[in-house]
Amino acid sequence: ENAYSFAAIEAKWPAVWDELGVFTPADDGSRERRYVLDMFPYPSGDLHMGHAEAFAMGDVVARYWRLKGYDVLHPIGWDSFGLPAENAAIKRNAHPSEWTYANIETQAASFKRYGLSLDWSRRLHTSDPEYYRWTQWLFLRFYERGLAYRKDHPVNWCPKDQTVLANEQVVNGACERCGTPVTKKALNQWYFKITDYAERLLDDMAELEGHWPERVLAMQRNWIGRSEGAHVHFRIEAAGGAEDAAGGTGALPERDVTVFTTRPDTLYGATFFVVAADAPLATELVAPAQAQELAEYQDRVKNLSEIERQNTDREKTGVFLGRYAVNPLNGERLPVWAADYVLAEYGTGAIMAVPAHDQRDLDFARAFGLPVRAVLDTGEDDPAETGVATAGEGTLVNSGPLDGLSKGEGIAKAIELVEAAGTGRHTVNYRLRDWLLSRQRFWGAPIPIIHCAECGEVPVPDDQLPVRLPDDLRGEQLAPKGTSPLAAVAEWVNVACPSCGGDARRDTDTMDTFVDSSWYYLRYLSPDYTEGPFDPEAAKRWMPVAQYVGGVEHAILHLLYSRFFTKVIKDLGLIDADEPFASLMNQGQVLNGGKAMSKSLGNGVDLGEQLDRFGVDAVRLTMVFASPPEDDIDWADVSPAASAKFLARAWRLGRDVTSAPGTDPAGGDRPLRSATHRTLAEASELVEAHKFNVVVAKAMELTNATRKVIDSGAGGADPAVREAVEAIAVILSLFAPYTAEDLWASLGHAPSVSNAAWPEHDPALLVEETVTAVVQVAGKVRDRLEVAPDIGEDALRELALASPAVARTLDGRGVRTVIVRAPKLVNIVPA
Ligand code: ANZ
Ligand code: ZN
Repeated sequence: ENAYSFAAIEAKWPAVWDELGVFTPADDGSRERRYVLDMFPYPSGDLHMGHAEAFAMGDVVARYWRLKGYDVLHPIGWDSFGLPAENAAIKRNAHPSEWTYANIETQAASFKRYGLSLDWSRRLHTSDPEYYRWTQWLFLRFYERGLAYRKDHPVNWCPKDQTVLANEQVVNGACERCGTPVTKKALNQWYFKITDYAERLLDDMAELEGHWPERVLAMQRNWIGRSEGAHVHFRIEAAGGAEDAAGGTGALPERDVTVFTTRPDTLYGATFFVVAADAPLATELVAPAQAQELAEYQDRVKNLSEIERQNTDREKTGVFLGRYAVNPLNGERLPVWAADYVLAEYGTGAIMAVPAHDQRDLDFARAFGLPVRAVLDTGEDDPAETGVATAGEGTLVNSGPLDGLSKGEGIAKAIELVEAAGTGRHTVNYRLRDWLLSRQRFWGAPIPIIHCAECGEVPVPDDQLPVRLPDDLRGEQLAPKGTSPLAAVAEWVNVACPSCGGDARRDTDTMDTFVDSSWYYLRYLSPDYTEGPFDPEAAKRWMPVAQYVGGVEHAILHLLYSRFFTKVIKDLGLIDADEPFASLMNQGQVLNGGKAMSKSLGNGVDLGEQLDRFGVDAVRLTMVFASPPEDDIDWADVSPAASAKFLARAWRLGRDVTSAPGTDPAGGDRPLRSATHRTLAEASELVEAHKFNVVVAKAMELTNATRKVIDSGAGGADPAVREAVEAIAVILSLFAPYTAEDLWASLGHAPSVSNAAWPEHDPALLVEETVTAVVQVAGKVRDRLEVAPDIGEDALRELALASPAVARTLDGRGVRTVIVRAPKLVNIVPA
């Protein structure tokens, strides 16, 4: 057969790969291990162009390392719990598992067609009871360590969808999905105490430096948000029995309120005090005369999102609470305000306001006519006049014992003073919040806790795991009601207390799907293990993941949660690794016409249709060739048809090789050998630097050079041609596995090209050969030139006449004749 048919080769090879088990690691210690992991897919419909890109990139790495002699683990599975399955089930009067597992089968078939070098024997689905049994088991280990706990928490609540909303899902105070005004609702929710790990999550990022994209590290750092400063306690004076509007006396006792500040050096510049308007503290502090005004203000604040509240351009609003705070350093009385620019959930929810040196405080001071006092002389103009707070370095003034100190010295001294007086202490504050993990929905891992009136919270004993989801709920029974649909299933909910045997109820919440995906990389190591979530021995052998590949949309939560899980699991003594993912690659997006593909724009490109038209290899090659992995690809700018043409050209080379396998390439066409070895050397470096697109370009150049040699000279019998085509097959196998496999077979080799070692390049062949040409003037040697062995007479004559040494010797004399014997000798006879 001499025509390239992608359909024929796509039909031919998968069975061979399966039979040979080429993509299953030996795991016998004979070779160094490397774990390559793609972020596992969510089973919504079939695979799309984004999957095609990400998985093409991950496969380059897996295949390259396999060729380089590593024992490579490259597994696949599904993140198969979650809301879309539940919504689909409600709509179709079905169980979420039907939609989920049907989609998984569709995606699995597409993955197989896509020719990825995956080990299918480790396949997992997080919605399988064998998987979520261990999610529940891990939850219980967290629970035992006090790392899973419940607390009441006001959550954003959509009254129409009957669901909790994340801050990002609240737009202008309304539900992002249905536009209904969002309210707050106090719910008893489960949390993971990730804040206990804030410091380690931050410190261990040093290990990831240089191996993770810098922007991802920056986003994680920012999310954790470490701030060093002080807690300072302010005494709030008693509000003596003034009559309130209703005629009662509102005697309020004195009490302490702590603020968090990163700038204790500015304590003498504090001119007022602010508490978060929506914190219980505001309601507790307010004097009776101001209570009504505060309540009205709180109503307005409730409808703002956190993002709006942090917008510094907003007009400052607030309410005076009729109380005074006493500055512990100088005894000054500061009016206490409630305002929405102070967040209830950050620091202590209360601040000392230093308008001269904090812009938000200054804006507030100017809005309400509060005093501004500069205490750090930075040489800039007075903030009270300019309206611009000064934040630079300088010398402290108006600050009693701190006068004359620099900012840094002042911070240290102020902390010393408050610590000595017992009115404060040095502290580190984190922006990171605990992880709210409970969901009032059905399609997730049930929380394995039983509530007993006598015993309180009782963990489900390990030997009763998994707590299975009922499999007979369908359609409307799954619709959100404010509590989990599980709450309505009496025979599921009502159980005997494992501790006292009395009547008790199961917890009806399920876990956030981020819990499932925080440990799946460990389950792959021993997917059938029954003694625990994974075999600790297997984890010792394979962890950490050497290369993780996925989208930047997971830069914060998924990666942070996985890092947290790894650390807790290490503390449980089950693994040695501190970090799950040693190296991270974020692929770009696939756009169409410069825009993300979307239904509303109608610019979607169907992956299956592309594969039908151009073949798997052409699509994969196009993905890899279009740009470096981390850049976006505009599908409107690329040409899978051109990729297909190139693949056919490369494939045809194999038909033209006439030398036998194992022929010694020495003596073959020297420039072609040089090109082959240079390509191999460069391709290694380029793959390791993740410049996959350039590797494709190099393979194309080598293909062209090989074709030229075949079409001239010794043709396909030249042993340098075989050497070149074998190199092309190996390199192509990184991104065009079908074509490469077929090409490899046409060269007379047994499958699979994935078992071929990456050919060693010969450093001696990297340099092009040159010869030395001697240049004489009147019979005397005046210069030596390094030239190509096949240099022409005219070119050599020109080079010789251009030699500075020759010009010096001639010293202005003309030339009578030039005798050229290329490539070795030039003799110049002067006039
Ligand atoms: C006095 C001060 C003076 C401050 C000054 C800053 C500059 P980061 O760095 O982000 O941690 N703050 C504390 N808790 C707050 C809350 N719940 N809502 C809004 N603002 C809050 O910010 C720490 C600073 O933010 C703290 O230091 C506090 O203002 C303010 F010249 O205290 B500072
Ligand atoms: Zn009990």
